[in-house]
Amino acid sequence: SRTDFWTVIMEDVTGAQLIAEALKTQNVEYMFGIVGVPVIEVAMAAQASGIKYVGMRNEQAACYAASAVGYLTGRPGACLVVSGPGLIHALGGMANANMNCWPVIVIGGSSDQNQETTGAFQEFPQVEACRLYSKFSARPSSLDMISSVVEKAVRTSMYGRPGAVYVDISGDMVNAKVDRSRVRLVPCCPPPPVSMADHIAITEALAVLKGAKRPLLIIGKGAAHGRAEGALRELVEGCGLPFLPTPMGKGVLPDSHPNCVAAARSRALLQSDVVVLLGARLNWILHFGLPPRFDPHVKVIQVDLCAEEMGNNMQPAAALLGDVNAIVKQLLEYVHKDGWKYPADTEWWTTLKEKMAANATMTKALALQSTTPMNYYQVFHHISQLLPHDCVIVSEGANTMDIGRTMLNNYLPRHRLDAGTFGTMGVGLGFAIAAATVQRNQNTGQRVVCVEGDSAFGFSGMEVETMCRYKLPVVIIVVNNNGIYSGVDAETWEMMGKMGDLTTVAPPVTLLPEARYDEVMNAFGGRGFLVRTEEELRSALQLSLSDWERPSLLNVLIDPSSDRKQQEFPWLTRSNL
Ligand SMILES: Cc1ncc(C[n+]2csc(CCOP(=O)(O)OP(=O)(O)O)c2C)c(N)n1
Ligand SMILES: *[C@@H]1O[C@H](CO)[C@@H](O)[C@H](O)[C@H]1NC(C)=O
Ligand SMILES: [Mg+2]
Repeated sequence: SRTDFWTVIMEDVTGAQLIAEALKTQNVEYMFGIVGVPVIEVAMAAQASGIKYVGMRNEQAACYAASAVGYLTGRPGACLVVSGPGLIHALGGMANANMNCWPVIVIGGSSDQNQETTGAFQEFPQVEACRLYSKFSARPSSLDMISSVVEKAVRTSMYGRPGAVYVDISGDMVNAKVDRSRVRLVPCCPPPPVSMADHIAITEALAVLKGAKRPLLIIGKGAAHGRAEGALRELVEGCGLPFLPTPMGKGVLPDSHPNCVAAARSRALLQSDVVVLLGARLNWILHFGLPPRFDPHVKVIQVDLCAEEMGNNMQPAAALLGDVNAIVKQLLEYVHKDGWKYPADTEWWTTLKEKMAANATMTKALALQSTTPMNYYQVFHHISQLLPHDCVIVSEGANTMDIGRTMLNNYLPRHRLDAGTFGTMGVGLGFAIAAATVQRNQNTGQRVVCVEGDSAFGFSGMEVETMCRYKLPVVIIVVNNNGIYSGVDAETWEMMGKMGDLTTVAPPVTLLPEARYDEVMNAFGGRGFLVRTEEELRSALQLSLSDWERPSLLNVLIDPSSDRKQQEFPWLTRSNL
């Protein structure tokens, strides 16, 4: 009827609805956050728009989760926070996302505009505060700008080098209303445009590569984000090239691939004369591309989507600017033409294989020790035998993450999430919640396993409640050595207590011996296991992996002085110490 027609046309919408609808229009499917004044309405409007809302226990973890969604799905997750302290907590997640180059959009409520500068409740210069931790930080000037500011924010988070973006909405705008017909709606931004490298640069790069005596491909998480796995497999197998994944580049090609030389990492880096750097940066993780870890005369072919990255810490022999997947395909086009292949019977392959065999022997010896309490290698040996190949492995800690990375294989791209470029402890549970939420929505049938140091677990431990509340069947394995890097046993701890005030005598690395992290899981209805032996580890892990209804936590007590095996170069440890 005529009246119905007019009610539709004259429909009022609130700021909260406009934010939610704009996010949904931009294909933002997941929101993680904590509500309060003034954003409860935004969370409810998000749900009404069909966005999945996950209520978390700390904004830091919420922001970690939202950024992991960005990496896993290619579209940013949203993080919703209240003004002042809520937003401040999210900054850690924004910084981590920016360092990892993962897209995420943070939506922050802020105090009413007419109270600015008056000392309003939770008043804080939020747009300014976010600037240092994001690519884009803005507040829509009016309700009818929300749609275009959200579109710009989402687009900016994904285009070029991905990263964090921030959109501020003041409390008064959340509940203000506007006639829907007066609002201009901006449509969904398309996926990032794909650019290819200059042909001259491609020719130069191929000349360098074909002249290599000891070539090495380094596959970074940029290649994972760029979904270059198909093209890279063709390059590696077609040209017979050795490759080395960075920590989160693991799985772009399976760690079990015969051309993967991770077990000869130190030698591969040191002796290679031509490195093809694919979506990886020459930062601390790759020892800056410099001696003593690299040959001083190494030639680097740099493939990156960010022009400013070219030449960081060393000048590349060729700079291939653009989309890593498109550029690998460009390279393939040329090598297909002349059928170039790096020979399999070179000294380079012999020396790499020699090192790999030696490394495998050493690791195996450590893993097969059968002591109680267990050491790291025993624990990871059994875990690696039981984990399904398609599971998502989340990991953080120092020894736990470093040793776990070498012993737990990844077989699929974007299936490893860890402390990353920024080395952030506390990311694990948020990442696991994100992966499990996406997994459930996409119905992939894949497990999410979260391998945590006992210190690392503590940073976001209360997110166990979030996992239980949403029935996310995450398997958390706490590798518990009573401390940061190492700890002391219960007896020593007792003795220390008698020696004097623990604040003066307890080593700063120590945490409570045999802390019952498993009871944290029991407290919320999940399954906690206290594990001391190999048999207990195996049966608890098998039980946990068969339970799809609720999360589990294995509290694996290991020898508090179980340290890493000696390495030629203690890589990744200096930064941790
Ligand atoms: C946010 C943050 N705070 C502190 C650190 C310093 N740090 C590096 S590793 C680590 C924890 C290592 O202990 P744990 O997780 O128990 O692993 P372990 O080495 O004992 O296996 C800490 C606190 C950090 N990297 N990030
Ligand atoms: C031994 O192998 C692991 C991967 O399996 C690797 O991370 C480590 O760096 C290797 N050690 C050396 C000295 O190359
Ligand atoms: Mg520890």
